Amino acid sequence: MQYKELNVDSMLGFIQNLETIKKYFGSDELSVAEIGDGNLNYVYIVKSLQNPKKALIVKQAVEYLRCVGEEYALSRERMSFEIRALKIFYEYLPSFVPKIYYENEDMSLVIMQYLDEHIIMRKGLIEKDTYPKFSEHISTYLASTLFYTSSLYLQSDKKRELIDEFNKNTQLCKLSEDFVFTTAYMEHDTNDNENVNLNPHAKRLFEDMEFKSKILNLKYKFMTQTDCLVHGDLHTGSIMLNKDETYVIDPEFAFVGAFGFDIGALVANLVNSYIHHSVVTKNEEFKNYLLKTIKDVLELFEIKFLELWANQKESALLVDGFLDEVSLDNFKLEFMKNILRDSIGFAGAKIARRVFGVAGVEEIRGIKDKKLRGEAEVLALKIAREFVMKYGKIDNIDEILEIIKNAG
Ligand code: ADP
Ligand code: SR1
Ligand code: MG
Repeated sequence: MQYKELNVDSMLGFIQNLETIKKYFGSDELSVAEIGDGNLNYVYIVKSLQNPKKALIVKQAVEYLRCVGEEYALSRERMSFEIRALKIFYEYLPSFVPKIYYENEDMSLVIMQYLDEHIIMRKGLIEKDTYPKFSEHISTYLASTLFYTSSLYLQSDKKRELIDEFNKNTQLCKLSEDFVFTTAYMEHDTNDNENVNLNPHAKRLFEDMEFKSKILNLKYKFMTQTDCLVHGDLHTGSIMLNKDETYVIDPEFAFVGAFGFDIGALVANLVNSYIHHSVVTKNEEFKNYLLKTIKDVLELFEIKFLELWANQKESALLVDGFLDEVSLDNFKLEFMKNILRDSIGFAGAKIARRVFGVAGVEEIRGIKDKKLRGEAEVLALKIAREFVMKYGKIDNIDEILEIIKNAG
């Protein structure tokens, strides 16, 4: 099938011919609206007029980067990686990943479950909503997706097949290499230059060679580690949830990368929310909730990951009996500490990139009051710098919480 960029007017003509869609909506009349608020793609909601509870999401990739414009070409192949990753993650965790109803790689399009009772987590946290099951859910998601796609579970041939399948996601990996690890720390056209040009903290950051050298180490890890299949963009804008359920959407950046990358992205965005509430609402109770969430997620992740590992005696890495019990336990402890350390390094980069880089986050760049936004940026740079400078020496989760609390 030939690719065609759809829009609100042409959508129905396309989807009404699809058997699965006919089956889902029957003879209902349908409405279409575009609801995408992400940086890259177009997202439509198709609803039955007779029964508005019946609805599906259609997501299509276009041949450019939406948030920059048509002049920034970007291969729509990213949707193929999103579809493949959604299917793999759904296989392990059907209750945390939206169900796919139809997929078409030629059209760079997927039709999936509409999460109608869920909110984008970033927005919920700005409103001080709390999610009592979130830490349990996301730690299960992280432990399972990272473990089951790693050499601790897979045999060598399967792991290499996974690497081959996903490491062709070159353009989005390059986007992260550029936007997470490079351009946000130097003069660059894509930065938020209105802020950069007036802000002494930008000059200071761009000249901070100690920090930038550490960022280079993290970039190298990002580019070369092939631990497991990561989501690749697991910020709080990629999580939709409510008090009872948690879904992870939008894995178009998926590739076989470092264990710590998704965990780091999540921690970074919980910290961004903490910064928002430190400066804007000054709500200590909610700040403590965010700190506890970070602690719980990191602790539960480690417990669950080790549980999965304990049940897997043979893998690409390990042959049963290769190490005695004590040595194996020590090996695992060291292994988990390295994941924690890398997660915090990546979290630092992910916080810092949002200050002057191409795509800010609502909880910081969206602060209307210029003085308060400036305070939030200073706090973000302070925590990010501590994370990036110290990640290699972090020994436990409490040290991470101390860094956040001591910053302000
Ligand atoms: P992008 O790839 O451009 O970042 P996203 O996948 O993040 O796009 O989707 C953009 C927005 O569309 C989300 O912030 C959310 O509001 C909405 N959305 C995406 N998928 C769903 C879904 N399955 N159910 C409900 N809303 C969704
Ligand atoms: C210009 S693309 C900017 C960012 O949006 C995505 O969500 C990723 O985080 C990417 O780096
Ligand atoms: Mg996205």
